[in-house]
Amino acid sequence: MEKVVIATKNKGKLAELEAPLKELGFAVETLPSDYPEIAENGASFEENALIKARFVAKDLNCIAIADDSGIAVDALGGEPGIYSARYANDYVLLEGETKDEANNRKLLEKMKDVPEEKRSCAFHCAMAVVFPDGKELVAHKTWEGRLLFAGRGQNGFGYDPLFLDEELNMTGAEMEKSVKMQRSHRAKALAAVIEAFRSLKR
Ligand code: ITT
Repeated sequence: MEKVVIATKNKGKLAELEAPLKELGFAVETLPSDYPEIAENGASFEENALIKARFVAKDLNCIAIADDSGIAVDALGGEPGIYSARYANDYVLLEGETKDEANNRKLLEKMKDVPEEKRSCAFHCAMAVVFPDGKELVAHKTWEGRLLFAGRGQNGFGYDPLFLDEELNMTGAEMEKSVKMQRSHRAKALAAVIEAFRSLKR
């Protein structure tokens, strides 16, 4: 069985990536919780995914898979984009508020005067696989939707409660994980990168 380390400290991503990779026959390992932060100083989702996967592949001498993702809102010129995880870093957390909740609060505030028809947005995910010998694969996919005026649903993570999949009329936080993993940016990027991985082996 081929060993793959998932190079993320985000529990939401991990919850979505671990099962499909296991089903594909990989021996999946995760990063220890005290693993150092990797500086994400790339200018795009692809660059940041590669930075994370390269670092872990080299450091642990293994095949590493990393995901760089975020939400891009058209009315905000694509913000928060690659800065999605750090969006509300300039906000003081309210009592009991998580980082994800603060990010959502900031996004809703910025979007409060934007009418329904101008609230298009997309989740982006770049998935990178880096091998110990330096070989690299990367795929970038999106999931298009609309930003709600208030959150809906309890599943998922991050911006999921605000993101409406118009075809299903459900937010990312209302759908079961298995449904999200048939439709999401992450699901599509994972499928593309696995396809490339298999071509490499053929
Ligand atoms: P790692 O770098 O350790 O993987 P991170 O949380 O820092 O973890 P990113 O820099 O890629 O990861 O930031 C992703 C941001 O986009 C973060 O705020 C997520 O909550 C959000 N995001 C990504 N995919 C999402 C999804 O499927 N649903 C909701 N929010 C998502």
